[in-house]
Amino acid sequence: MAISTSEKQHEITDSGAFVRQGNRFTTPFGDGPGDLPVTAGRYRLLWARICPWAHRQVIVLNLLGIGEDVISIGTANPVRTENGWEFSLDPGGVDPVLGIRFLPEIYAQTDPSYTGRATVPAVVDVLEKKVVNNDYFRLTNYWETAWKKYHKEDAPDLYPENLRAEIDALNDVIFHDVNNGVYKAGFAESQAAYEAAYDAVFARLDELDRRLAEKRFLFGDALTDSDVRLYVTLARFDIAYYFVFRVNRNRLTDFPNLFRYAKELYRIPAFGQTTDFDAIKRGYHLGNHSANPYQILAKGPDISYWGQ
Ligand SMILES: N[C@@H](CCC(=O)N[C@@H](CS)C(=O)NCC(=O)O)C(=O)O
Repeated sequence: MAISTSEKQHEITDSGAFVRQGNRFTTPFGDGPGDLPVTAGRYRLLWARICPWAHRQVIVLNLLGIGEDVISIGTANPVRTENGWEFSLDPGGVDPVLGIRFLPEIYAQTDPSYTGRATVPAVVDVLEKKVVNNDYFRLTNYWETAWKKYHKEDAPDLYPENLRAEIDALNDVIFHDVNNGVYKAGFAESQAAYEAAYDAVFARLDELDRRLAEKRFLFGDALTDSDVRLYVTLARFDIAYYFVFRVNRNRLTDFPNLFRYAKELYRIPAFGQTTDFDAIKRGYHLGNHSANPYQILAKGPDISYWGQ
């Protein structure tokens, strides 16, 4: 994926900075008027294993025990094509439930006037065959709250009421400086915008590393939504962002506490079993044809430390 023009259309300011597009489909899940009904078997989550915004949905669904009988899952090829995400991992090259080959097909079916990027994660209503939510920022919070009746019995409370304000505040910071911070560095079209993003990423990683010196997870001994958000960027750091987005002051392995923390999360099945390093590497290194016209896949780096 990386630095294709499609990722950046209309999203570069005059000073060369990347400003991510807003989400088009943001109706919340719930039982209020106009909400999307919380009904098992009604929705399909479309994702690609490369994508951090989508990965965090799958981690949270797994942690909470929301199975495929409740939310089914469609997986696109991690290397995005000129025509958008493609369901070429499926037999016949189409998503077996929606019958689409490329993700933009379902966005166009939903709203023929949609001109933004067709992105994952996308939640599709399988009856209407329409995208109903692509709000990558809030989606995990809906699984954690509105979908509670489908959680497994001993599911962790990833978004406890007494911590919500603090979690929201930290999520905001993690989003701007870390999750989207690496994209701001990678997609910048001026030296100044790139360096500002680079500095913000590493200042924040330094701070989070200090925070984790005294805490097992970001809020102590219990996992929260914020840990999922931070993890997805850390898992991609050394294998993708360090090289492709030029955030190369340090590798994850250079931050003692972040490194310990990321490996501890990786050992939790919902994190480790949904992290596909090969897909992440191919997605970021090969997804941008103009930056890698001969499609050479970097042989390294050695990431055997994840299993240790
Ligand atoms: N929905 C958000 C975030 C999700 C997102 O950017 N997903 C990426 C993959 S990580 C995507 O699907 N990109 C498709 C494209 O740029 O065409 C956005 O529009 O910026």
